[in-house]
Amino acid sequence: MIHKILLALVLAFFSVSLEAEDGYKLWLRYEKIGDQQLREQYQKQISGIMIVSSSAVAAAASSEMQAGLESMLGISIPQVSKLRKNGVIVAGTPQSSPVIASLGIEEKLAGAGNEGYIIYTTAYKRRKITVIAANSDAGVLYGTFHFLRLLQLHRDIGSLSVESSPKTMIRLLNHWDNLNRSVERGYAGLSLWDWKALPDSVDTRYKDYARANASVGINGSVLTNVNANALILTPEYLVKVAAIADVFRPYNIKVYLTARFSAPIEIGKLKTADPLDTEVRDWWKKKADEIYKVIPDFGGFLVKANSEGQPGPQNYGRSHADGANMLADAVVQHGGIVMWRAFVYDNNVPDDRAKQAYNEFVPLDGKFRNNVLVQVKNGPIDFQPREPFHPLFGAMPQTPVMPEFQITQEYLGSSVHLVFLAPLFEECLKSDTYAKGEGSLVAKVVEGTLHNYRITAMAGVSNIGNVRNWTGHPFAQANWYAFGRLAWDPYISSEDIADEWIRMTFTNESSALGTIKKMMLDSREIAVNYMTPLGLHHIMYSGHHYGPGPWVDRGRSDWTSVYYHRADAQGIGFDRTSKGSDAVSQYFKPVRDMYENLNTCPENLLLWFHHMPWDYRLSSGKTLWDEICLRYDDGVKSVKRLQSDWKKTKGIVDGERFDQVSALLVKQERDAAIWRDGCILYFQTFSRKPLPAGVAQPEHDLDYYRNYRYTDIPGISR
Ligand code: GCW
Repeated sequence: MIHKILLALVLAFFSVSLEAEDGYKLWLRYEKIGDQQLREQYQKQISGIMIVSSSAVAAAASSEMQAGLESMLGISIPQVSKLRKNGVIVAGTPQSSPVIASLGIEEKLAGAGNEGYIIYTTAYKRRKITVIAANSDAGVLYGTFHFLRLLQLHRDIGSLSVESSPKTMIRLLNHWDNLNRSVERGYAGLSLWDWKALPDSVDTRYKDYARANASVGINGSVLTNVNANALILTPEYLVKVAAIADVFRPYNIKVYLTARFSAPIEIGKLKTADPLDTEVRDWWKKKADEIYKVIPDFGGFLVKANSEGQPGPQNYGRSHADGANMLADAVVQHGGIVMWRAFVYDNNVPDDRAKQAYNEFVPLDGKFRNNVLVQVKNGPIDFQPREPFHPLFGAMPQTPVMPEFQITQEYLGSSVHLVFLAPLFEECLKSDTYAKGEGSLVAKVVEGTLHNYRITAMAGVSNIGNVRNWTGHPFAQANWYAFGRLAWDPYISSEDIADEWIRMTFTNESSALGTIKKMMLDSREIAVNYMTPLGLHHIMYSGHHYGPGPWVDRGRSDWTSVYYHRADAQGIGFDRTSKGSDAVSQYFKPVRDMYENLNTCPENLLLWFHHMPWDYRLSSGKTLWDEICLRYDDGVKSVKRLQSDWKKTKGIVDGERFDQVSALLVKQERDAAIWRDGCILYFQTFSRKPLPAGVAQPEHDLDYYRNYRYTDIPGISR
């Protein structure tokens, strides 16, 4: 009874949040503050907004501020031109705002750099005001979103003192979007970019996309797939790209495109794409000039070359540096950059694919132009549920290295599984490379402080499509959010990110908040357990990458699963120690020793680096075989726990999203069980050992799992 009364009270209190919501508004719901006392307090503290709309960016900040405040406070908040009352929010730069110019904060602002801001409470001519000051309108925009966030989080705004500036310069989404609107590894509908309708008709969503990105500090978007189509560089398409750039500009977002290396042949009618050929070099220069004519603030190119069949400089006996430098020369006079991907592997199967990027790129360090960055996936294979950090981090002191994270869940349950990726991103960023001794974190490489990089950047492969809620799974929105927050500051903790996101996206109610936060923070490890425990990797089904496929053994060997798990009668795992492929030697000491040595190799990467006997004893005292089975089983059981936890939020989370997540968790449990049972039965054909106590015998035989076809998973057609 008491329980019911309490629930009724909680429901009354949070009544506003219970309207059905389709997720379109993301974390920018600006929900009316349900706690009346707090709302009234904010109403007293905020009486008006003073933002001079001297540019499109400032105007965007001003309208966001007004709409956000009015929605949260439930009253109208006027734009004012004089400080007659307490409680005015004054936002601007010393150039745009005479009030800010008169505050004497030049020194403080110096630390804010180009895009940072300060927010503080002060008295101005006996009026209490809140100042949001920056050196640029972009900084004002970011400060505006920060201030709105404080209210969304129900924080005290009575005496603020905030300073924030981005730790990386370029914070980008990479869309793997094709011109026919299909999205490679996309699970949220079609591409947002409606090329047929553009440029005459510009979807209003583009603005909301830009707002969402700006709210977390993302300042660039690569619109097209790295498996590139040269047509995007033709005049017909460039005007369409320009129309998108026009929408993004007020939100401080630049557009970038992928450059197909063979474009000079395909659309330029040249005989070659050799990067040292004068005609080819001229062609790219002219192409760049043409692009900058229609998009004056075009960001530059992202290139996938000589990888998975894509053309590249090696087709002409040239190096990756030759290719990158040619494009860099074409865009440099316009201020453009080139992001050259290190995800390469050639047509010959290497002794260990994990070593290839390092082997190809380390010798090129120092050979790239100043406006080139090398874009490196977080781990050496390919966005697996768990990988060690990529050995290229720290290994290219003279070339800016930028990480590429995958926000779209290619190997992590597409948009069906609830997997919060901030812990995965954080694990990589906080890894110590030891490139310059202890404390040489990947994050320090990324922010450029370790090697004094001239440019710094971070990219995330987008999970966004045209479904109403943008990402398919309501919780997948959190991965977009987390990426942006970490690109701004790679040191923020996953827990803080989850806390913010839940409060803005679902609720500030503390018990639901705690429940959802725990679900999110546990979710990645849960997925690792039911997919690839103890350092297993690349054992998914070929093609769709959604379900298990440890039995995959056909085709190019380093695309098979057996290449990676190497299970045999003795044991399982890829020996990358000095006795095996010696991939460990690509890491700095003492990291390499840590991985090499069984006593120090983290157990969660054990089978990444070692081939171990089935009866090897782990720290739990269990044998490797038993531990593998128990982890798989624990993964599935944990999904059940996610389901029962989620039930506790009923009535606090709105019905529409509650039901959607509930239904997805049911599918996740089914598919986690398929992973567990398929993998256990398959590996059992090698170990020939019984399942440990507590792990139930799979419902079906191995053939059933080998032949299982999904009919209800987005982005999977077979
Ligand atoms: O992860 C693999 C994907 C490909 C992708 C490639 C890459 C865009 O399976 O779909 O291609 O990596 O990152 O280039």
